[in-house]
Amino acid sequence: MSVETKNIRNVVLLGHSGSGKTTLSETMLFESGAINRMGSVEAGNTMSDYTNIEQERGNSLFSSLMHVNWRDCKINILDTPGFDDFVGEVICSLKVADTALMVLNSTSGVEVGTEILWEYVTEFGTPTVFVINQIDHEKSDFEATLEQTIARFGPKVLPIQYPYTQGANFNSIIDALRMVMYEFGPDGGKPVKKPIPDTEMAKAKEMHNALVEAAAENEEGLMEKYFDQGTLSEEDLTEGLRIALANQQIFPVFCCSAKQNKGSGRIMGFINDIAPSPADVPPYKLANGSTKSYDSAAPTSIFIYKTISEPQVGLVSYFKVYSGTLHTGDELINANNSTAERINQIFESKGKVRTSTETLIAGDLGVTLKLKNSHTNETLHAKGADIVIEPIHFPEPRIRTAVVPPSKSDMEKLIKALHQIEEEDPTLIVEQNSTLKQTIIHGQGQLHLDLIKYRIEKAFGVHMDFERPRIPYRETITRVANEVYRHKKQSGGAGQFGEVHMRIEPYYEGMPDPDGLTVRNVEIDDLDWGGKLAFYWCIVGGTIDAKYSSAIKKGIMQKMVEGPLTGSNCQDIRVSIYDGKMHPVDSNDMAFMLASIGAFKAAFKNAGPQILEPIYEVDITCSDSVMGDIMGDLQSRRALIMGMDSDGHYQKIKARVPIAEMYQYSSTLRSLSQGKAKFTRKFAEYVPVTPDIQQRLIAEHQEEEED
Ligand SMILES: Nc1nc2c(ncn2[C@@H]2O[C@H](COP(=O)(O)OP(=O)(O)O)[C@@H](O)[C@H]2O)c(=O)[nH]1
Ligand SMILES: [Mg+2]
Repeated sequence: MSVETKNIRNVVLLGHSGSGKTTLSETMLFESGAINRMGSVEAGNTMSDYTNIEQERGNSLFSSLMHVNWRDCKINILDTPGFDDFVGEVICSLKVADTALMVLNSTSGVEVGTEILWEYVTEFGTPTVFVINQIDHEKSDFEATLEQTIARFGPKVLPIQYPYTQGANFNSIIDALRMVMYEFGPDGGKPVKKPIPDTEMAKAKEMHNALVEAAAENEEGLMEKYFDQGTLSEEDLTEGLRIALANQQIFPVFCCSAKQNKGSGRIMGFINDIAPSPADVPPYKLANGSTKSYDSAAPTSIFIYKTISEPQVGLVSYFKVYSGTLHTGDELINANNSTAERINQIFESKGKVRTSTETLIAGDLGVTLKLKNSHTNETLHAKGADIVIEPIHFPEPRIRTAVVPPSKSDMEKLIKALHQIEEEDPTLIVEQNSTLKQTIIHGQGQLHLDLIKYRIEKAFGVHMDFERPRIPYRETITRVANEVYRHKKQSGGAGQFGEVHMRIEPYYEGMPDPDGLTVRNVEIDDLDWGGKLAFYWCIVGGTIDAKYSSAIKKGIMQKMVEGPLTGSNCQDIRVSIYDGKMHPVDSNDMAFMLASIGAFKAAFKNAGPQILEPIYEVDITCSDSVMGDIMGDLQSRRALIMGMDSDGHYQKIKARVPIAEMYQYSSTLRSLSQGKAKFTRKFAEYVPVTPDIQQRLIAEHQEEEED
């Protein structure tokens, strides 16, 4: 079915794991008639959690796209996984959603997942509706959950509804916007409208007035009417709330039992009446910084927000139409790599089930198959529509591990499989590190990496073991040292001869010329791994021919790559070549390179060599109850606590931690906190290790060399 842009609603379901997002999406599909039997997470037969691994685990791991028709609207529903490990799936969905439903569990209130997701909602500026779910649960506490939500997210959080009764007797909801009570039968579904009981009238009226005021506040015209008439007509109220929601001036709160299908219809009604369509939201951003509005009359452009590969099908691309109307058979150009792509088929999606359609209009979400050379985060557009949608910015990885196949001969197969998953999953980074001599994968958490291992084994038939990743230490020096080194070899015919006089010093920006030397030439190189090598040629009187300077520098570079202490990369060193000797017959490039290596190694040892280790800035959000354990654990990881902040119910810890102490931190944190803590990390800087650690690292390296 083709609908107009103003009738499209793109809604993402967000919330802590287990709050009931997948169940709510199933209820919405059932209630709207999109499916005629309601599945459950327990039975593993929901429309959203359709992959084998999700059914096995009883949890969403991927985002999924579904849609329903509700009155005049097509509502696209994006269900997301609650685990922070799969935040990439959440961000993709947020990119294309125009409204978020933040699902809360009324038995546990605002949770860590809610906190983290709120940050993303704020960053994306997504209009947000809270849904307090599980009101039928015996431990349901709507009031406490609402109170926490207001305390945490501010006075713009405004209840539209509250349950008349909760727990086992839950069967009615008082709606302060419509000023009516909905009463459900035992099977939920369509409720009967009843008058609000007298005992609840004062409370309902007070809530209603707060909504009217919020609606009036954001529009001058409505404000005047409100002052004149003391109230607003239903139409004006709807209009005012629409504007307020779209501009994040209100965060309405609903309540429901997704499991018993009580309340989802009213939520869809609100989405239909008040949630913004793509035509109502602020213009979207383009890669070049300018903005544009959804316009179905403009030339066609689509943006791929997610790619997966399915057995027997190949690449499946999920996209949003940003302008124009997409028709089957359209020829589009990939703006990122100029590949021409033909859209052979267009589908609408209900989880696993895809139904083909002829057209999709600006603002709508859909699926296409078998694109030749187009990936997540790329724009395809019609000839002449030269626009590129601003790409999604994915979060930095939080954990790393080395991977190896049980048998070395499978390495190539493993790398190929990893790269294929990397293409689908922008939060996975695969790194073949030649200095560390390991293949390292970076991801969002242990669960994320475990899922990748599972997929590689199931889909590619390659096994993969995790191994402790080596640490990318660096080596540098702390003081000046001079060295004279002669490389001389006499064997039968031609010999080898080169003598190099070298000074090495710690390099820093703007340092004065080397004391007492005459500088003839300066080369300062940025090293691939960070830091610099400054190479000063200070030869007077031609004691070494300038033609040997590149061989000498090559020797130094070889030791910069593989440092003298532990074989780690070196950084920030100035090397000055100030004297030497040549032999008329036996001198050549090789001889000078070897002399240079010898001089550098010897000088390095006398120059106060220092190993540096990478330090990360770690931000932890956790609940009060687990704070002590987390702090204690951090102390055992050589962490420096930089700050602590209390944020309502949650504590935020800022620390600097050596990456060497972060191995498997994601699992440790999960078990320390029973899931009530999350963390992010970012590279901060390299700092010197203590002498005892330095000694240990050198000894370990020597042992390895001897092996
Ligand atoms: N009692 C009750 N349980 C619910 C409700 N909604 C979901 N659940 C249960 O809560 C668990 C997690 O639900 P799920 O939809 O997978 O949550 P998600 O992780 O947010 O997708 C499942 O066992 C559901 O059956 C509800 O409204 N009431
Ligand atoms: Mg789920």
